[in-house]
Amino acid sequence: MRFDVVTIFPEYLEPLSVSLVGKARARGQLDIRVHDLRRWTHDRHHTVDDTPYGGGPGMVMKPEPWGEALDAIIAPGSAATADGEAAPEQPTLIVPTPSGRPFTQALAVELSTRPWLVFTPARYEGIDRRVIDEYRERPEVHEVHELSIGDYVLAGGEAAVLVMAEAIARLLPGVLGNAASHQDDSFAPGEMAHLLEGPVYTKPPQWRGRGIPEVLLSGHHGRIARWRRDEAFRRTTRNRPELIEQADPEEFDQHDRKILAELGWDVSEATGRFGRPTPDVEE
Ligand code: JCK
Repeated sequence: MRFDVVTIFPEYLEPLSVSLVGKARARGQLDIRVHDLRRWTHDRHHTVDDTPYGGGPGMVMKPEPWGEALDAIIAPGSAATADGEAAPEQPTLIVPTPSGRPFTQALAVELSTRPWLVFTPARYEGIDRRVIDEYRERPEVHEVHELSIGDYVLAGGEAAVLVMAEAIARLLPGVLGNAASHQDDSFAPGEMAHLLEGPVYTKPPQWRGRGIPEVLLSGHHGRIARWRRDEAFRRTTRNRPELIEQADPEEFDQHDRKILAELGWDVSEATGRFGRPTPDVEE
């Protein structure tokens, strides 16, 4: 898989040489190319920003450097590998923006199947709209995704690229070492969909007077699995109640229903889904 990143802060992407992503890169599983946007400016100050049409605060990134950069990077032949192979099909453009669609685990899974992702982390108030409109219409581009990593405001898109690159890279075959490991990721489809993971423990068996839940030492795999699922329900109802409310109640077995009832949850007459307990109102 190939990642290109176009940025005015190439050094911000140095963490892509570390740990899991860095190792996948060193093994040649990931071909990551970070480009300095200012390479595609032509004035003595390497200007990438200008004032917004219509007025308002801040600056906007000029379209010309982005257009020249993206044309050069996605040009047929630019993807040629060291052994002179042809381009790896169509690139998918990923534009981090606070106004984008949410970047989710489902999207990470989908994007991990693409051969070539081009990330365009911006600064200032973002990129002149015409750049996104232009590449959405380009036949050589597979798709353009405007994505946000969460409901808070960053100073630029680079940190979002690090987040998305890591979430995608760990899904590539062989990158995580243990293929089973992302089967029960919270948010992954499957058995544990809609449930957060419960607590985890390792040696020593006593630490500062604190032990390990007995069941984990029992060797009863069935009881351990059930305990873990109960803990997952406790944590999810507390931290992310909307995940339970959005879940298809078909996914819950008899024991799940009992645990939810103990936590004060009930089946909604209206939707058939589980609803959080309504607090008692004091007179
Ligand atoms: C890319 C520039 C900074 C700051 C305008 C936004 C009201 C516009 C992101 N989850 C995420 N949060 N922030 C980003 C992100 C921020 C970026 C860029 C991504 C490029 N900035 C910026 C403020 C505004 N305000 C809310 C108006 C841009 C992602 N992914």
